[in-house]
Amino acid sequence: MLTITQQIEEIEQVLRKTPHHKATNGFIGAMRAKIARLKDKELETSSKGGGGVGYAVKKQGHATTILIGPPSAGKSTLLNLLTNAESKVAPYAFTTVSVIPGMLKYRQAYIQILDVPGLIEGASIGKGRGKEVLSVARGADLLIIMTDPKRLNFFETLTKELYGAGIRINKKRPDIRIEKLLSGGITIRSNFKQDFDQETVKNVAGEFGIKNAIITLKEKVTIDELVDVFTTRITYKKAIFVVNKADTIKNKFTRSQDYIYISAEDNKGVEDLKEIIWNKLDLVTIYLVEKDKKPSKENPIIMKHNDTLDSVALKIGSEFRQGINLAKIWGSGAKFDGQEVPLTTKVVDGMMIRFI
Ligand SMILES: Nc1nc2c(ncn2[C@@H]2O[C@H](COP(=O)(O)OP(=O)(O)OP(=O)(O)O)[C@@H](O)[C@H]2O)c(=O)[nH]1
Ligand SMILES: [Mg+2]
Repeated sequence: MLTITQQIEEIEQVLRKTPHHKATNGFIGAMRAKIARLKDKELETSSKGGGGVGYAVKKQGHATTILIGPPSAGKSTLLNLLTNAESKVAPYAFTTVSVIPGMLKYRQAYIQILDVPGLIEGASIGKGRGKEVLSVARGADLLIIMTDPKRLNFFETLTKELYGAGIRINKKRPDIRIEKLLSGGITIRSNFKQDFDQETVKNVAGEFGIKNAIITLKEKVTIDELVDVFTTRITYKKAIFVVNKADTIKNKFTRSQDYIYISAEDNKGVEDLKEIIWNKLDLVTIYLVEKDKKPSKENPIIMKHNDTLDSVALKIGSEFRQGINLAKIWGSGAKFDGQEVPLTTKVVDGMMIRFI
């Protein structure tokens, strides 16, 4: 019996020999789907064994972020600067050997930051503590990908490792709808011209055991993106790219489109970084106004973008929720002071709310 890794390698070998054109797309789709399914299976079996000692962390706070980067990028130095944690810092590689959590308080929000061992090429196939680190990353809300000026190429290396581990960064899930049916075979609808034919979609679906479904492709996608939506292992994460040790180069702290330059050692650029983390997390501060009190910013509550007033009420308590059906709002999001709105209204940063 071949191991899962060996089976994947065999199919990949076949794929490398297969020319890419319209006539082979159906076959390529099926093979890619087969690989994706094997990887799903691999993840299932490996996660049963647990993440290993020191890799099970409890998510705490309003959001969780993780510091990912090559050894000695300064991840632990940054964690210690941003939070109350004391993670060991040293000039040699693999100083950190487990998950060290810390809590950053920013604008009334508690943002958990996880420091983990350095990631190297081959992490997604188990090099270093790669698999454990990548599995922690799957649970985070935001990835802070960090390297230093001498190793900018690591942004690409790490993006590839994340991809290999089924983590897609700064990408939306492709707009493909799969409606499973009990009979009737596969119907494919697409408003866009795709580079593959209907047979390819059928092959991919079949590989995942789907024989009856309406599959709607609402945008143009690649075969890989098509396979992704069938795959349980795939997760979509936000990421920011940070270059640490900016103190070692000229033109320090230029904020480029793509990277943020900081120096964790000199505490430079770090305030900007916090702001960027906050913005990326889509957290929203709202203020609770008590009965008979004037609207003020005294009682802040942290919520997420797209949350409704209903979820705010539920957060206060399910009993509290039962007693209310309207709210008055002031400030951001209100058309006028004290506007009465239904609980389906979405929260806006800075909104003051009194439940009625
Ligand atoms: N010049 C400079 N050195 C830094 C900076 N931040 C960290 N360092 C140094 O870089 C070395 C590694 O720092 P760590 O914080 O241990 O790096 P790490 O990414 O946690 O490393 P691992 O745990 O081994 O993956 C230490 O000698 C730090 O003093 C910085 O902003 N500038
Ligand atoms: Mg470290």
